[in-house]
Amino acid sequence: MANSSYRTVYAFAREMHPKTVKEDILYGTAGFRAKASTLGYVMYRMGLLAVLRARYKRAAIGVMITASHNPEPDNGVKLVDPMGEMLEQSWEKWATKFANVGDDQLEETINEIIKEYDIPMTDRVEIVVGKDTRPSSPSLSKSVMDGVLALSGKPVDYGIVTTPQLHYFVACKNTKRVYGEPTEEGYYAKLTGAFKKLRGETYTNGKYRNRLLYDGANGVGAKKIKYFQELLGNRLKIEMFNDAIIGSGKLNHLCGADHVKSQQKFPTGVPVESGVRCCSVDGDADRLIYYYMEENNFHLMDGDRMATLIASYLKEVLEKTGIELDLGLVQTAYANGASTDYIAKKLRVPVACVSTGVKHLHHKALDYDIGVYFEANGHGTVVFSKNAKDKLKETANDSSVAGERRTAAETLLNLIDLINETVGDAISDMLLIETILHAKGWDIQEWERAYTDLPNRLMKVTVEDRTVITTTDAERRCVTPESLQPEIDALVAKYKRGRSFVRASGTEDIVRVYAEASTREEADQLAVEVAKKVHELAGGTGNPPEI
Ligand code: NG1
Ligand code: ZN
Repeated sequence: MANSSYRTVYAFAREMHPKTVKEDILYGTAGFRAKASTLGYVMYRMGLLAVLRARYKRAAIGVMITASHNPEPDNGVKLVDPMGEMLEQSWEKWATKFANVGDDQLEETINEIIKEYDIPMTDRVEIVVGKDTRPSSPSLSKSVMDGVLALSGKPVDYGIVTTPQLHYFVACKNTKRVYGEPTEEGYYAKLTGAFKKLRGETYTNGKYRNRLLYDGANGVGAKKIKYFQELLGNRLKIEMFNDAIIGSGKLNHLCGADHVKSQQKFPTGVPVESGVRCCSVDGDADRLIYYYMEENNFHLMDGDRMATLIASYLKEVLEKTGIELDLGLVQTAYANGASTDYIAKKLRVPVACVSTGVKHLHHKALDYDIGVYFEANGHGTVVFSKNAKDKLKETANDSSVAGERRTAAETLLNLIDLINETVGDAISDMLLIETILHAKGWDIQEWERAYTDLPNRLMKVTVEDRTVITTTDAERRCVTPESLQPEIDALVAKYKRGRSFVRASGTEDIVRVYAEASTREEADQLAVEVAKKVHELAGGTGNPPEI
């Protein structure tokens, strides 16, 4: 079917979704993100690409419209692959190409991709479309659907949903519902069903109290938590804050997971109650952060803390099953050094470090039977191999196996149902953390006692061209400019427990500098010294960095 004519595609583009921006944009770790007003044509073209991808994979493909934790006037789009994973990396270049060609080159580009992958152009494929609560999302979603229709695909509109819900729907559709029912009700039933089985009828346990203050970031996470409040009742008393009406301009503003993590501050709108457990989700509810205040001190429980808590609990339950499975944890270089030490030395769980970006973490986690992964910023989940699931089911169903081992296997099977394996899911992660704290009888203070974070500092340096910075060893060492890494090594050597690395951001036009050391002052100082070196050796613009 190569070299067919897709004139309607061009006509539609020219009349309804003309390309209005000259500058090229790049499909990055989080898909495309920009000011919402510039994205109409990009959405239309992602609708086209989704149909091509779906025909190639002979499966439903997802399109999520969101700019996550960005401010309300921004928006974005990402494609979701058949098993609910992020778009395969080798297709990112096609997404970039589709977004940047002229309207009159669209037809040719479609023919090019059809030819390269030998895509059958007859299947009436489903494209699962979801959007966050941004005021720009409805019209952008319409543009996506126009693209889907232009190539005779079938758009399935899920309306306003969280990013992880959309990933879940795609996985359900493509596994013939083995993963669950591809409906919102199916999602709530799966998660709350597992939660109820795991927690039983005891609502509190030891130091654990079933009360949680929840910051919905004035986004979709606030809308969807209401179903959980209803379905869980007093089992978990979720007190929700930051649920402004759509279009208030308050989305992610001074609240939400990204604000709390990056500012290390309590969000606005949540009452400060000493020692009480609080959590924040981000604008599309795929990131989660826990925190509390005590004696006017702010305590943050980030992705590293969640990863260690989850891994330690899974290890404990796994040991009780008597089944041999390998459990591993995946982090990025941004993970606090104290967490890495704790995992490797205390928990004795193998830990891997990969490049920034969820797709790298997810991919590496699949190497284990049970792979836990989290970015420090609170995005993460757990993936289980088929081998793990089969062995657990076998043990749970084998009446000749001792009762305690069978119960432990059942617990793990319920935990699998509670977890959204497709992608980090703030609400599912929250239910998991609550379940573990409940099982252990811990309050948030007890959880924090596992290890003490090393003081750290993240800085941004603006340079002429950030691509001059290249790295290796999961971004932990800088390759170019050649003179930079020896300078970093020399600076790090001056500090007790010092560690620092630099890399070009994938989402902003800046170079990021990370530093940690044994004291706050030293971490700050090391960060500034390294940032100055970056400025000096990598073509810094503006003033040299200061504390
Ligand atoms: P960049 O801008 O490439 O550092 C940021 C976050 C990532 C990830 C992506 C995508 C940090 C240091 N980096 O990437 O963890 O979340 O955005 O959203 O937080
Ligand atoms: Zn997000």
